[in-house]
Amino acid sequence: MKRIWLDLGDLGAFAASASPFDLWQDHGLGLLRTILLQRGVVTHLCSVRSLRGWDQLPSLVAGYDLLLMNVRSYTFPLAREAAQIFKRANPEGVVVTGGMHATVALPEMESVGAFDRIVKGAGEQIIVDVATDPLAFPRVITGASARSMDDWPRIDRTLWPNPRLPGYPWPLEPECGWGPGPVATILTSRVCPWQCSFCNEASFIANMGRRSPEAVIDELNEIDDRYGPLGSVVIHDSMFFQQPSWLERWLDTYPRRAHRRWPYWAAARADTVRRWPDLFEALVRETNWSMISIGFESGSDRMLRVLNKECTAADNYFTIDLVNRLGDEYARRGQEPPKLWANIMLAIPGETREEAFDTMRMVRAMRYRQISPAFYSPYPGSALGYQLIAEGRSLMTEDNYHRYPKDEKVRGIDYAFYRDLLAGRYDEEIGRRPFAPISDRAPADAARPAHHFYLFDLRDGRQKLAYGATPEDALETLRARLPGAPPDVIDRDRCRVIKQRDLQQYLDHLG
Ligand code: B12
Ligand code: SF4
Repeated sequence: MKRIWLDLGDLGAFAASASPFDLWQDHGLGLLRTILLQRGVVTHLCSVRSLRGWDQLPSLVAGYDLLLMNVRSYTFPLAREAAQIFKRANPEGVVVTGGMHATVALPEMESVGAFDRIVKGAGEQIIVDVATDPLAFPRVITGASARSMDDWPRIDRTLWPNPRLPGYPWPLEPECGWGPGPVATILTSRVCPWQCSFCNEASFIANMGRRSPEAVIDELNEIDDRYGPLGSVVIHDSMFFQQPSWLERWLDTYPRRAHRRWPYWAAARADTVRRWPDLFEALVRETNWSMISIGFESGSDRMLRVLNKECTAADNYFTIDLVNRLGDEYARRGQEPPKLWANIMLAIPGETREEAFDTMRMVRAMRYRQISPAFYSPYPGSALGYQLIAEGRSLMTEDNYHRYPKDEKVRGIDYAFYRDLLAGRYDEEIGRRPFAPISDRAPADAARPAHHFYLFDLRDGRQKLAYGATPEDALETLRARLPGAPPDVIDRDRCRVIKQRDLQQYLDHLG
């Protein structure tokens, strides 16, 4: 059987100059092709990113029996187009798809007739069998994940597509302004356990053991020996700063065991920085954590509540102050200061203009930063995304799943205002907003009440999803999102608590 794996990404990204983020490699593809090769199943490779137009694809896929693809929501339209082209070139050929979109939006995947087999969930245990005899499986298959990432083989990076671009350090990756090149992207953990309502990845990605710090460092050393010298590292984990015992081992091991303390990009949350400030500071200083990605999202507590961020504006300011202080100290010594990669979200449902100004005001408090602004986007897979889709308020279409601050994402939001805001037309108003009070910026050690997801029965027979520490708190969250139209809940005390992991079981009744 002749098999081809099609790498998905923006058409032409490898042919012309694209954003460095579009040049990064796909770990799902890398992992699964490595497993296949180790089990003797050969796959050829082609990348959509190397095409200048779809008309180039038919001759590249002609003659193959099987097409494999990793489909994320934002690559779904590409996968659909590619599958149709593959089928026209090979009417007897079989298309096998897997990836995130199969798990979060199965009906959309099923609606594409050219997808012969669709694998939900993790692929590592099933990929060999499904690539060997796909027709032995039903159309929709559920994969199972390994117990730990230490059970995954190291990715053979030469199985990634080679962009053949001048200056692209394949099989390493190019620098993007976060640290010197060449870059190695790597994962140490698979899923973030928090439950922000615009993300909820723990509801669709299986929890699994984190890789040991030693295994991660040994892989970086090997990459450095084989393809280096390595310039910096991007730790792609959704949430690096979790599990203090793991972080302490990383703190102890990385400076001693790694060939060099390569500077790295990795993600944290403001509330945990405030809870474990000493650990955070030690990691920045001793492991060269030079680009700290934080999902600050908003400077408004009300909006952080709508996002179920379980962080406060005071947590955000605590983290900003700490990084400012560290940065000032590095700058005084003539060293490159650590910086924030600050994720900011605007156009959140229910947000007032003043609240958006507070977010921009918070950005101004950061002295060492790169800003990554987004408009709130109702992704399938996320709690608020599913709820807004059910309310008929999502403007995202299957052809357009991204959260860049240009397209309109949710009905009823004044995007013209937000475009003006980003263009600087409200800078004076922003300057007049107060910073959060300093008195509220002490470290936080008291545990906060856990948030839950609640399903409230509505008078029309449907159900409304809301979240908070108690049912009353969850209704308060709904009121923040829907100020003019409070939901008509039958009985606020008779609601059902559901687990984040079970979210997808309740979608049919949302409204
Ligand atoms: C790295 C990463 C990126 C990289 C991707 C680089 C690349 N070329 O792949 C970059 C930074 C570019 C990126 C960008 C974006 N990302 Co991103 N990203 C991730 C991240 C952190 C890790 C992905 C990863 O490597 N996972 C590890 C691999 C092993 O997993 P995997 O690919 O899913 O593969 C497994 C299974 O899906 C399955 N599988 C996969 N393919 C196949 C195929 C077959 C045949 C089979 C059987 C099985 C199978 O098996 C694999 C092993 O179990 C995830 C979060 C996460 N925790 O995974 C978000 C995530 C995928 N990203 C997400 C989003 C929203 C985005 C953006 C849209 C954000 C934005 N800026 O607007 C952009 C889109 C950019 C664009 N071009 O439009 C969402 C996607 C949600 C969704 N519904 O698809 C995620 C889940 C984050 C989140 N929680 O919101 N991202
Ligand atoms: S947004 Fe960040 S902190 Fe929240 S659940 Fe997703 S990865 Fe975790």
